[in-house]
Formats: sequence, structure tokens, C-alpha cells
Amino acid sequence: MGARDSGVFVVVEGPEGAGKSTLARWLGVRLTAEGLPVVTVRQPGGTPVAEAARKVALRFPHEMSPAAELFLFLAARADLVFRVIRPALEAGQVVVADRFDLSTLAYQVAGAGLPADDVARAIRLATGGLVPDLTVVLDVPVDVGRARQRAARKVQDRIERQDDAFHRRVLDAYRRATGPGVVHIDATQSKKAVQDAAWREVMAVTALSTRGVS
Ligand code: T5A
Repeated sequence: MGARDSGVFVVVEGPEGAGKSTLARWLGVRLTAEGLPVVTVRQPGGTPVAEAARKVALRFPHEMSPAAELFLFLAARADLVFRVIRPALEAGQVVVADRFDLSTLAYQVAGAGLPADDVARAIRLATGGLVPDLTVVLDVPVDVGRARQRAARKVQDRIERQDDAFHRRVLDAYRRATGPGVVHIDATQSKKAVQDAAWREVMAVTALSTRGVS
């Protein structure tokens, strides 16, 4: 992990419609209720530069090369890490992020076909090597996630308009994800079951587990 202080960095990941935003919001509320200082962020977004990059990456009405798309997501992440995430961690806060590096590996590498090693190097440059303490990967089949988005009347962005084969490669990449702090949760379960499972993992990486909160 890149040098930082005593905060805790939690990331929620997964394919479209998996329930990431719902879970990230809930974790923010629950952690606050436990008396911990929390910052919740979504990616791409969260600073003026990152919001501008988000608009181009997701809403731009013209074709763009996979590499151009990669650097838009990483420009957004670099600014968010520098201006929001690292300062919060250095102040000892809990940061809950809706998406982080795994999204780039799933969408731009597995989905769009960019070379994994080059992208990993670019990510390290963007984040200074910051690694989450916990990455909760929510697992839903592509059709379930898309049905949830339709039910929520979400307007499709550039990435969501990619075909099913792209989204299956994204899902497979998430399913293969391993490493320190990476846990997988079946997100076809009820919201409550997903929250309970995630909360057990969050307690394990925060001081809450030793305070006996359940
Ligand atoms: N992207 C992003 C890249 O390509 N590379 C990158 O590096 C990064 C960071 C972001 C897009 O950018 C791409 C990936 C994305 O295409 P976005 O709109 O910010 O787009 O985020 P999405 O992840 O696409 O947002 P979604 O809203 O589609 O998915 P969520 O957040 O996973 O789902 P959520 O929580 O909004 O829930 C969707 C619906 O399902 C319900 C909710 O109530 C809601 O109605 N729901 C459940 N229903 C039943 N059971 C459950 N367990 C449920 N949990 C939630």
C-alpha cells in the first residue's frame, strides 16, 4: 500500500446494477451511527476535475479510443485520491468508495481489451499505489443487474450501452478477482442479506469488531 495513516479504506465493486451505490450509502450511514467519521465517494466523480472527466467518459456523444477512456477514468481517480481520499485517510477517517481500481481492470482491461500490465502501471501512477483495506465485490448475473437498472429507470451511459459479451467479460473479471482484502458477496440476495454480509467484513477491518458491535 502507498504510505498513509490510520484511516480505513473500503471499496464496493461489481457490475452494473449490482447494488453498489445502495450498499455504499448504507455503509456510510451505519458507520456514522457507530460514531466513526466517514467519507463516501463514487467513481468517477467527487471533485470538480473528476466530475468533468465523468461527464466526458460517460456522456460524450462521440466514439472514443479505449486508451482515451482509460485516462479519463484515471484522471478522475487521481484527483479524487489526491484531494479527498488520502487526506481523509490521513485524518483517520473511514472512506467508503463506490468503485475503484477493480472497475478499471474489469471494464478497460477485460471489457475493452487494454493490456493489463500497462493499465496496472497507469493505475499506480494515478493513485500512488493506494490499496483498499477491504474490497467488497457484489456478484449478480448480467441480466439481473440490467433488469434492476431498467426497473430503476436509469438512463444508459456510454459504458452501459456496450453489448452483453462486454458485460459478461466484466463480470468474469470481477469473479476472478482475488487478493488481500477482496471478498465476494452474492448480491442476488435481499438488500438486508447483502448489508449483513458486508457489515461483517467492514467490522473486521475497523475497530468496531473489537468493540463488540453486532
Ligand atoms: N467505469 C467506472 C469504468 O468503465 N471504469 C472505471 O474505472 C470506473 C470507476 C459508472 C460507469 O463507469 C464505468 C462503469 C460504469 O458503467 P455509475 O452510473 O456511476 O457508472 O455507476 P454504476 O455502477 O453503473 O451504477 P448502477 O446504479 O447501475 O449500479 P449499482 O450502484 O451497482 O446499483 P444501485 O445500488 O444503484 O442499485 C440499482 C437498483 O437495484 C436495487 C436498487 O434499489 C436500485 O433500484 N437494488 C436491489 N434490488 C434487489 N436486491 C438487492 N440486493 C438490491 N440492491 C440494490
